[in-house]
Amino acid sequence: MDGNFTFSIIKPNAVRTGKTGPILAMINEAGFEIAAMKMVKMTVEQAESFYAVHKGKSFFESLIEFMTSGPVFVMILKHDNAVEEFRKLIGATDPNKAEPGTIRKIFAISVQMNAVHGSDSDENAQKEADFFFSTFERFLI
Ligand code: IDP
Ligand code: MG
Repeated sequence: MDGNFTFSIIKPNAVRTGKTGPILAMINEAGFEIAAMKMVKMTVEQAESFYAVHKGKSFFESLIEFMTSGPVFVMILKHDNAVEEFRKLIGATDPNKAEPGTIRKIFAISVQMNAVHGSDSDENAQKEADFFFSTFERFLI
């Protein structure tokens, strides 16, 4: 059965430029409920651990620098079939390839500064949610 939650990050470029509100509005309008949310500034160690799967890739170091460059909003979002539905809402990693009307198409500045993160599987949604939130910080799920 598909999971009912996913994990998301509003990335530093979007927070810095005041896009948190508009992005949250799109998330709510698409029917996602916020089950947990907080603002954090990731340490280099946290970002390296969160993105460990990309270690060794050409963009890894600059991705870590970017993701630790300012505060982000981390969230758990509730929805039926949440992982797949949220990936549809945010669009492709590269905003040039993202569908019109998707969050990345609207708010990304580049492939790296693509405004939002969304988990790619139920297993990773669970891991990523557990990475940032204790059980006392989440509701609805
Ligand atoms: P995803 O966020 O759509 O799942 P991933 O391939 O998992 O995409 O990459 C994680 C993040 O790393 C992307 O969201 C983006 O910020 C960054 N990234 C991915 N590929 C590139 C690249 O080719 N150049 C620069 N940054 C990249
Ligand atoms: Mg990914």
